[in-house]
Amino acid sequence: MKKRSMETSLADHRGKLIRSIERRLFLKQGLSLGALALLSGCELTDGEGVQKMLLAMSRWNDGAQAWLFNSTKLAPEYPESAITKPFPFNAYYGEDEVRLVDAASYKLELSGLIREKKPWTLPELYALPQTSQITRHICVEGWSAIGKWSGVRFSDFLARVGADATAKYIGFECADDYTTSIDMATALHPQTVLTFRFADQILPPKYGFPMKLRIPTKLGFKNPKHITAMYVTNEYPGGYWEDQGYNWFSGS
Ligand SMILES: Nc1nc2c(c(=O)[nH]1)N[C@H]1C(S)=C(S)[C@@H](COP(=O)(O)O)O[C@H]1N2
Ligand SMILES: [Mo]
Repeated sequence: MKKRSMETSLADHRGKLIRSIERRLFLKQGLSLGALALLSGCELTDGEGVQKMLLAMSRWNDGAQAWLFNSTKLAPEYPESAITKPFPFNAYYGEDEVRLVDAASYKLELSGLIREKKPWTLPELYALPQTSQITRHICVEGWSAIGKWSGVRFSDFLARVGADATAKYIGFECADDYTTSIDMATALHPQTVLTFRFADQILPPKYGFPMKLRIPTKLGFKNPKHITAMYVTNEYPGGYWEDQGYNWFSGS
C-alpha cells in the first residue's frame, strides 16, 4: 500500500512536470514533447528515461532561452577571448563525409520571387561589403559554441538581388543535399549574415565551404552550410530536419 501510494505520487509528480515543461516549451519555443523525444532519442514509455530527459531538457531549455530569447531581440555578441576552440563540427553525417565544393566552378543559384536571378560566383560574393560577428551557435542536440563568422549582411544581399521582402519564406539547398527554410523577418534581421569566413579564414569544408548562412537568433540546424541555391516563396518549403518533426521556427 505504501509503495503503491508512493508510485502514484511519483506518477502524479511526473505528470505535473511533463505538463509544466510542455507548456513552457510550447509557449516559448513551439516545441512539443514528441519533438523533444525525437531529438533526444528517448522512449516516451520508459518512465525513468522520460524523467531524465525532461530534467535535462528543462535545464538545457532554460539556458538556451537565456541566450536566444533576448528582450532586445538581438543575439548576444562576445569578445574574441570567448571563442570556443576547437569549434565543434556537426552535420547529419560524420566528418569523414564532408562535401568538398569546387571553388572555381561554384555558382550560387537564385530563383523564385527575386528580380535579378543571375547566379553569383565566389569572387563576386567576396567583393560585397563584409561584416563580422562573434556569436553563440546553439545546437538542438544540447551543445553550444562561440565562433566568429564574416560575410555579407543577408538583408543587403536580398535588397541587391531584388528579393520580394513581402514574401513569406526563403528556402535553401545545399551541396550535401541538406535543405532548410526561414521566415522573411529572420532573413532581414541585422545579425543574419551570409558568411564566407570562419575565424577570419575562408570557411573550411567542415564548417560549410563556400558559405554558411549564420543566424544567431536560430538553432544550429537552421544555419545551412554549403549553400548552392536559394529561393524566395510564399509556399512553405520545410527542410531536412523540419520534415522529420523539428519545430520549423526554432528561434526568437
Ligand atoms: N548543409 C548542411 N548544413 C547544416 C547541417 C548539415 O548537416 N548540412 N547541420 C546543421 C546543424 S544540426 C548544425 S549544429 C550546424 C553545425 O555547424 P558547424 O559544423 O559549423 O558546427 O550546421 C547546420 N547546417
Ligand atoms: Mo545542430
